[in-house]
Amino acid sequence: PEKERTLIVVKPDGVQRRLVGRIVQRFEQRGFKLVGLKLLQVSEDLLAQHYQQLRSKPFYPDLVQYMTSGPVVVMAWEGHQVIQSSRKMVGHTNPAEAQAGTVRGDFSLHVSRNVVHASDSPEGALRELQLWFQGQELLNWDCVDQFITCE
Ligand code: DAT
Ligand code: MG
Repeated sequence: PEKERTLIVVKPDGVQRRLVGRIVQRFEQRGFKLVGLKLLQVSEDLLAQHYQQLRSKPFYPDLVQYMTSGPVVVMAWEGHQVIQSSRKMVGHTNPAEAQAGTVRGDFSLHVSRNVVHASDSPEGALRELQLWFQGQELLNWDCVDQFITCE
């Protein structure tokens, strides 16, 4: 098993709708390890870097307004094939196409309010983790509690 890492962001609508706990729970339940977590207000500058390929799209101004409309919860998750698996857990970009059982399929209706972000490739995950986290904010840790089952 590889120690792959990915970036997951609960977008402002997810925070405002109190969905953070349920989203975190899905990743924990699946068996992934939380290695970074913070609440922050995104700057337009960071967003422009994050969505650099989308800057010329007609929906980009609305995307910026949405993503800066309130705090987001930024997470780094680690585990075997976490990038690919988390994309499946998050579901199709357009919630109308997202399957039930996915975060978007269970909690959202429209592409402009799709609750969560997940990196889409190893290169993307590395780039986005470096963009959203300082190196020392990502922790390596092991389960050391002798009274519970560890990995
Ligand atoms: P994903 O978030 O599934 O990786 P993406 O990278 O293509 O999708 O787009 C990033 C975000 O931009 C997406 O989560 C929501 C927004 N977006 C994409 N296509 C859109 C559209 N046609 N209309 C409005 N917003 C859109
Ligand atoms: Mg994307």
